[in-house]
Amino acid sequence: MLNQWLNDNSENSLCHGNNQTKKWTLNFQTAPLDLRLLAIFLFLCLVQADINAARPNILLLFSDDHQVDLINAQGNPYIDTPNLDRLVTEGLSFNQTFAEVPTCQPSRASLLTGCSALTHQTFHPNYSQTFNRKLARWPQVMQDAGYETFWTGKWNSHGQPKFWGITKQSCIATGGMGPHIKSFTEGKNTYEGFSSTVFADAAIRYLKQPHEKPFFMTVAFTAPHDPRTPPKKYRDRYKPHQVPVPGNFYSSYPYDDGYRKIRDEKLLPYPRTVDSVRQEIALYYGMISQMDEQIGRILETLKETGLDKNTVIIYTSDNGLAIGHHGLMGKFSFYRHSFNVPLIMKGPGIPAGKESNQAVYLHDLFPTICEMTGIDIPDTVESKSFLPIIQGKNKPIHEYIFGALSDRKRSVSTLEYRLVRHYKSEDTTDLGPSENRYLFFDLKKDPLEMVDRYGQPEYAEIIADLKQALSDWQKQKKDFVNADIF
Ligand SMILES: [Ca+2]
Repeated sequence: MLNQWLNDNSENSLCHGNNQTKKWTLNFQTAPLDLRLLAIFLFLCLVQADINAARPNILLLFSDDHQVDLINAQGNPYIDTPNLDRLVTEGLSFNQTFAEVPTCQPSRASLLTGCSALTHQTFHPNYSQTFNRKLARWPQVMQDAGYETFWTGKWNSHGQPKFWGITKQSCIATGGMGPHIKSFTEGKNTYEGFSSTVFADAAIRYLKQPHEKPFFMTVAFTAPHDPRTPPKKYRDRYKPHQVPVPGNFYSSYPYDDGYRKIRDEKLLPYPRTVDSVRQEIALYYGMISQMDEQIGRILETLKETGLDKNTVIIYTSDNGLAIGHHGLMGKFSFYRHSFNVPLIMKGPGIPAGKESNQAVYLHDLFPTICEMTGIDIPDTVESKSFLPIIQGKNKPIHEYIFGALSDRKRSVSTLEYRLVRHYKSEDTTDLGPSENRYLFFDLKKDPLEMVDRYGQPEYAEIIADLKQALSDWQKQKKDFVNADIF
């Protein structure tokens, strides 16, 4: 019956010189409605299958508190990171990637919404009450476009994974931090062990499943966040006297910035000492190397399954960290060690062995991956796609990089200069006192940010420009702290 409405176009065969292959077309004008609808349905299925086949999988390897520059191939000879090194060698590294709000939960909200913290309104400590639920959510956007969405590891975001559009999950660790020995019971199975290993196992189980759709999967490690308790092999790997003391080590932080009593800062007593800082750094390196080994297992599985040919791999972190840098032990600051994060991308269409010094935000990843996969960027997304950089255009994406930390700090940076504004907080009982002041750093002359040059006459014009840019940004975002310049 079907042939009744199909035309034999064998004279137009695609196989020229071999008329054995016939090309069939449907006569739409004469075919019954049912058949026409079936044809449309089949056509749409084919189009979707074609889109899915063309779209790359996305594997987001997302660590917790990995300080920038702590990857061997990126210039730190003291740490062993062979698998991250391979990503560096085979991928594109972004050396100027900023977490607008350098602390765990708010930074994750920025990544998953593509918005400034002043828009998603997630700030430490009352984030769940204030989160703006109207914003587009990255996994949901991917799911709506035909991706299967998977998450394992740290879950430190408003609500449950399902709210964000995550359809498959395994070994979800809720909360900000906790012991690294984990145990998850799912059905008849119990998965136990060191955090990074358990999450890598979950990722590997997922990768080995059949995939009918392209996937967007996140492996959210809880490493190298404290408690710094790597397994013995990695605890013994680095000796404290062999790891370097930060070039900007201070025994205490010289300013009241409103974060002196936050939990991170209590991990070591004041004054910080070289010995105690070295012990912490040795353990921190151990945490990173153990995680690197697990990343290697995931990458190996990707290769074994052949999925590596059509998967974009991203390695990054939610924020950086200080361990004795500037006398600090946490990440609530806008110095490079805390404000910047590692970012490496590898996969189809991404140049190998290259690095970019253009400034990008961590939360630019959302629109970048949308554009890379042909998905419309939702209207609520504020960040910008840096796909042009991936495609080799060496032009700035952002004129200024801004930063915000609750009601206590704001910052504006270029690649040459940084201006930080401290606010006197009304509530200083829990996190320590704070005061109104500006700090200014010349990042070219002083990459370790050890000399506050605020008020030096030769920088007056630059400082005025940065103050104005910061104030304009705050007003545009309807910042809840005073945006007027002083
Ligand atoms: Ca973190």
